[in-house]
Amino acid sequence: MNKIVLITGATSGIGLACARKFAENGDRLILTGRKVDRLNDIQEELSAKGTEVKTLVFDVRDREKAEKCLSELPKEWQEIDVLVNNAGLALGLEPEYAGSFEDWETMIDTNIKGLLTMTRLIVPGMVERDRGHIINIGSVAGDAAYAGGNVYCATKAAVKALSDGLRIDVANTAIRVTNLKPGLVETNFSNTRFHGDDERAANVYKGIKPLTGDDIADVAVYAANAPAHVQIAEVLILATHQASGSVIVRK
Ligand code: NDP
Ligand code: 8X3
Repeated sequence: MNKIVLITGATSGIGLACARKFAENGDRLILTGRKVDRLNDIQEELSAKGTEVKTLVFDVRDREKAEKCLSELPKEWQEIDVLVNNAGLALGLEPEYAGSFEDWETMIDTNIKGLLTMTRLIVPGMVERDRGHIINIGSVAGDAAYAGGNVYCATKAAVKALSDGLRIDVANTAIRVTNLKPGLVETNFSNTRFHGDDERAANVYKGIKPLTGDDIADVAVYAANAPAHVQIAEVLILATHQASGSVIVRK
């Protein structure tokens, strides 16, 4: 069935791959992000293939702006069926006793509070309609900490707790909650983590065939289209030569 799918952080990586895959699936898209030019390009690309696309420009840390953008959606776009809480980032890989306060705040504000903001703004409508699906992009990093992962891992452990908590809170409705937990996915993630150090970022994916954004988007689309009585609650998706957050076999 044709759904309205809202994706945060749709300008890159997993979010962009989700936009393309949900478009192929015939859904209508609300793409959100901070980069207006990127959003316009993606809207143009997908519209040319016949997908209806709305774009909203806001930072998920800006609660007021997020609320304003959502409230200004035309009536025919208001009934969001699928919320993909994807916007997020890691910053730094320092030991916990030496990390940057600023990086910590950015990760916590984006990965936890931004996700909560979107959930708080969009899920009440789903509850009213007794229909909807929240797909949170967690991580293998939320299952167990790895060296230098500390605060990022904690934010993704929070995504697991928030997904589990929400699933309990909507268990009396037809709403489904999915926590997708990817391992190594080659996107802009590591460039952001290493503050633009491209060489260091490239090393993360050396000697192993990493996942792609499409690999994760395939699972998101599957979960969103599973029969109504099937709730894909949690999926851990790893590259074949990755066994956990810290066990990666490079050849
Ligand atoms: P990318 O860096 O390629 O994409 C991240 C997206 O999030 C970008 O569109 C970015 O926008 C957006 N974003 C970041 N901060 C904000 C913000 N404050 N407000 C709005 N949008 C924001 O990385 P990925 O695609 O890999 O990351 C997507 C999600 O997947 C993240 O939650 C990440 O933690 C998670 N993940 C990634 C894995 C990986 O190995 N790549 C593995 C497991 C989980 P902008 O360009 O404006 O910064
Ligand atoms: C992103 C994957 O392993 O770098 O969440 O934490 S990892």
